[in-house]
Amino acid sequence: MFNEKSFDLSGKVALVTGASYGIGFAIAKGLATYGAKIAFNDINQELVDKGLAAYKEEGIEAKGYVCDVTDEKAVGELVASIESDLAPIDILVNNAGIIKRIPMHEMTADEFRQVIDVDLNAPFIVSKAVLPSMMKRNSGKIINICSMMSELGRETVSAYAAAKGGLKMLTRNICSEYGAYNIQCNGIGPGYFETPQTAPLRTPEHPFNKFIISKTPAARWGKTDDLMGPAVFLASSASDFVNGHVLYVDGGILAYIGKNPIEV
Ligand code: NAP
Ligand code: GCO
Repeated sequence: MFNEKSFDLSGKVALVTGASYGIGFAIAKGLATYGAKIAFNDINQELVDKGLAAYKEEGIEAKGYVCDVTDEKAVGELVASIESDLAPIDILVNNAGIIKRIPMHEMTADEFRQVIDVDLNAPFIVSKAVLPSMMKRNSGKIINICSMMSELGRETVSAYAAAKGGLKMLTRNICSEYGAYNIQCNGIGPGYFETPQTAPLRTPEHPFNKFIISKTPAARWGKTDDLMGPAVFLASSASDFVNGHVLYVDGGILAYIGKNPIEV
């Protein structure tokens, strides 16, 4: 029954992977604003400490853990630690990700594998780790952070696009296989956002900066706060009948052919 509590996340435990900063941090902040208890991991203690300080500054008592999301044993231990420190995980946001911008004909198989490992294998590993408890409780939310590259390709990002395209289909398959357990699995597909990952593309002299502005009806790069509302929606009971969907938060890029070059 929809009411003012439908977006309330009080009493829910959320794990956001790779969330010391960037998009993951913003999403965790948004979930905390609506009452969720936050657990996050990152690749090393220095990053986790940086994240804990940042959450504290926002008045959020988060729990931070060092865990490489590609390591299945470590992920099992992470989930067990969160369950013992807080409670079973209600909301999983598969956010941790990397990108390697290398022309495909110059990319090594190992470089390709590294991107697939973090951006696609890891969401499988972490989702698999939280599913049994969600199935037992007949409730759960899994949110996979997809990308424009779940729909579009571009030069130098073959591995990333393959991973994010696969992540869109993994999202749909988790929906298909676990919807009967009242588990909703959706994606958020950010457009181009101001984070460390895109910093190399946003230098004043980089032509990509102007390109993205011309391709985005909103004529700006995304700010991570733009993702908080969509994340709260997909983490809350307000979206209990939304499943297998990728919600693009892109300022309209996917709908727009791009500004007429003569006018740019
Ligand atoms: P980011 O600034 O690079 O942050 C990614 C986070 O994930 C970092 O804290 C990173 O730690 C962590 N991480 C990487 N590999 C990990 C691993 N194996 N185990 C645990 N943590 C790991 O990226 P972002 O821009 O915030 O992006 C977050 C997510 O949104 C990614 O999945 C990205 O693909 C996606 N996305 C980003 C944009 C954008 O425009 N920025 C748009 C669409 C989608 P380190 O610092 O050690 O690498
Ligand atoms: C790139 C960018 C993109 C963004 C994002 C777009 O090199 O094209 O890094 O991949 O990170 O994924 O949605």
